[in-house]
Amino acid sequence: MTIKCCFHYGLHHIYDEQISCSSLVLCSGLVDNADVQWMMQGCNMVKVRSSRWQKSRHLRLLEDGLTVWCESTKSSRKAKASQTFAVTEVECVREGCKSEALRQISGSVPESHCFTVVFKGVRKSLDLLCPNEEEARRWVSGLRTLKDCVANMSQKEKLDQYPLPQRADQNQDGKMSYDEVKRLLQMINIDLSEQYARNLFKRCDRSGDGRLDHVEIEEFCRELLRRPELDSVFRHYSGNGCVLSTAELRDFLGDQGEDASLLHAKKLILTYELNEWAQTNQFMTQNGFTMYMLSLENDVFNPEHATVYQDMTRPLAHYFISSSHNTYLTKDQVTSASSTEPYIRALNQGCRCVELDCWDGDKGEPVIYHGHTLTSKVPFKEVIETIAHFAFKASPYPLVLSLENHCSVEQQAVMAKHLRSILGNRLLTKPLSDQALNELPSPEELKYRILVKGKKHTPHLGQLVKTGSSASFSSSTELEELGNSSKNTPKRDSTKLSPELSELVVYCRSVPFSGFENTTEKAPNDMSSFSESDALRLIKDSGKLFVRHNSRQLSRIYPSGQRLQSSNYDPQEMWNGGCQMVALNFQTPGEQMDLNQGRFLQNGRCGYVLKPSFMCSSSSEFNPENTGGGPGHVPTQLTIRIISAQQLPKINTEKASSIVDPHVWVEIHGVDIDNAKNKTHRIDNNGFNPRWDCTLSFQLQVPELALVRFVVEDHDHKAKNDFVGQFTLPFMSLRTGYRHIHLLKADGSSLSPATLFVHVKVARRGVPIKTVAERMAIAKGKA
Ligand SMILES: *[C@@H]1O[C@H](CO)[C@@H](O)[C@H](O)[C@H]1NC(C)=O
Ligand SMILES: *[C@@H]1O[C@H](CO)[C@@H](O)[C@H](O)[C@H]1NC(C)=O
Ligand SMILES: *[C@@H]1O[C@H](CO)[C@@H](O)[C@H](O)[C@H]1NC(C)=O
Ligand SMILES: *[C@@H]1O[C@H](CO)[C@@H](O)[C@H](O)[C@H]1NC(C)=O
Ligand SMILES: [Ca+2]
Repeated sequence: MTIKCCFHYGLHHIYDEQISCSSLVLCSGLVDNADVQWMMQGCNMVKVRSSRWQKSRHLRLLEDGLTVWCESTKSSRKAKASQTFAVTEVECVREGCKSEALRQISGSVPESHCFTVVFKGVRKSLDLLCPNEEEARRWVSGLRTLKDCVANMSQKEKLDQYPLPQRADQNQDGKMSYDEVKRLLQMINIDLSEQYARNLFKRCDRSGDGRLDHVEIEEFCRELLRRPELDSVFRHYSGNGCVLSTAELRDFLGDQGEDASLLHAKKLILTYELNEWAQTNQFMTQNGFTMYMLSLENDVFNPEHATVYQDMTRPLAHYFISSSHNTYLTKDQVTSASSTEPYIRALNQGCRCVELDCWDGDKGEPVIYHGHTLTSKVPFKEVIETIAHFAFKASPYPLVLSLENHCSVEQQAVMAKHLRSILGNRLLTKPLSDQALNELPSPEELKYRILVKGKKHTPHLGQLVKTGSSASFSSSTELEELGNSSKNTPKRDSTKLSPELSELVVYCRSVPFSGFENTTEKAPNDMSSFSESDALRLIKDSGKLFVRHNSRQLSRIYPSGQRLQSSNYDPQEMWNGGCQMVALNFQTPGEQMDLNQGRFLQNGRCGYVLKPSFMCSSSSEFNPENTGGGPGHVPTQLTIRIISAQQLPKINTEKASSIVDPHVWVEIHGVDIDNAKNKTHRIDNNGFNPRWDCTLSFQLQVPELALVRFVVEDHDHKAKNDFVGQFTLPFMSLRTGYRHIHLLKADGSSLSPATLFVHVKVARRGVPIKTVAERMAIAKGKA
């Protein structure tokens, strides 16, 4: 048995099961599923790109249960190869006319005949029109079932629930093609990079027939999964060097700062061990160990923070709130298209404050675009319909609509009418209670509610629109956002406020900032907007007062109007000052959006993250500029060993060499004194399994505000280094021990299978702190 168990045959076991059928039916448990069978029959649909571009296509699910053929029905055989997509590439399926293209034709076809397939990463969505409602319903439901099923197919346990069909091997030769091997591996949750896997496949295919036999497959898998650095961790804990007993695995878990119980160890063996013999005897083989180490369960990000774990019953002002600026723009502020799509993307990312820049449109219908520029226009009504549909898909907590209102009184009334009729009782139109407001309500109390942020008539201005001076407002604070130059209209372009719209503003009333005097007398539902430069000045000059102000009052920060390319400012500086709505251009990838994604990664990505307690009191002594201690200061040592990386892609393929020369940055983003970065040395020409074993150390003063960002770059001797991938997370959610970091692309989507392998150590006054819970207790002064 010992010899066998050292023979990496966990995969071999799967392979034996699979080899009996050359077409792998991934989710064979679904063979009887009516929708899946329906999809296998195929269907003629219309692929829609716009109202003008519509082409007939035949779609069919292949027997592998994974691949959808999408072929042109008319063209001759010589036409372009048909397209396919794999269920694994599908991000989500949206029924009805939710896309730009389908909305263009929604007047002329029944909405229930349409659906959209949205892909992960950059691949364009596929918009389809079916001949009837049943066809659309079955495809939507079938695709979702298959997608779920694939997501569930990652472990042996699950595999056993889906016995493979006993169909004959079509070629009877017991060999597997590249695609079959790839799917086999995907099924057990091993993703592989095309770039490396194809080369490796060729190397292993000694017969050169494009198919691997039994022995060749084993070699392929062994090479693909070869991880000497992981093996040495394994051997360190394994008494016989071949397997880990439950007790040995428990010791390892203890050193990782995790539940060090035999029960936990046994559970991991059941979940991750592929080898039946080992599983039965409660051992973990090297393969099982690799599978576990690469799984999300062993991710550097604490999985307990992946759900809503914070107190959601505090006033809104005590949370950082994920916020988007100019949400309607797809790119720059001058010429790009306005669209409803960015709202869907932002909302799906958990964004809880979106912006609507409203102007008078034709036929009495207000429109949204960047005023006085060439950006295209999108009807206000459509945006609200989109918001109504997607508002609470990613998070149940309240959504704020930041209205930048440039409309006439008449069209404001139309806006109010649309808001009421489309959003219905989700729209908050009056306070939750009749009592005087001492503090803002909590996200919990406002669950599933939509709040309008805008100007509101103050009671003493009373008599509504009459004299223009008393009851009108000047939108100057908002116009400043556009800078001096890009705006033709003078700043005094005052607009009257319609009573209907004013009425909808309840907890987020925009008022000009009136200084830090008499903070505790201000109405909690008054909030102000600050340009990035104004906010920075306040943080530098009166940081403590700003923090106190923000413990009661909401503040929204927006990018300077000079950022015509929709670039972003550093949100961390604003969070340091306790500002809640730090609005960024979500459409612009880069370091700032990485920080935003990292900040809101925790608490179930619900878009609300509780500020550290030392920032939540109106008598707070916290000052982000302090260097010599004070509240929030818990000097902490962070030591990170960057061990290795796996399957890093070449991003810039135009360059001569197609292999990366990677180095890794570790950056700390927090209060000023904590900001730091350092990098590993460079490894030339190896993206498949570069190894650094490089240790980087950081001293943190205010750990509760800090984010840690890992960035992989491809060194370039001549030009700027190329970004390869990154991952950002709150320091308080960073787990210690040996961890994998699953890297993300610049747009925030997965760069799978690229990973970093690291070892993390946290210490206070030289004493190691192993668990995240301990770290949080220390931060709260309880340890
Ligand atoms: C996949 O797993 C989820 C949760 O574990 C479950 O709700 C769902 O029914 C599963 N789907 C399939 C197709 O097995
Ligand atoms: C506006 O113009 C003035 C004078 O030309 C200049 O000093 C100021 O910096 C400008 N402000 C902005 C936001 O561009
Ligand atoms: C602050 O309160 C004091 C006393 O209540 C009052 O005299 C003063 O005018 C207030 N200041 C502002 C700016 O409202
Ligand atoms: C960066 O890390 C290297 C290697 O550990 C170390 O020698 C160097 O002092 C560090 N630099 C800074 C600025 O911390
Ligand atoms: Ca072969």
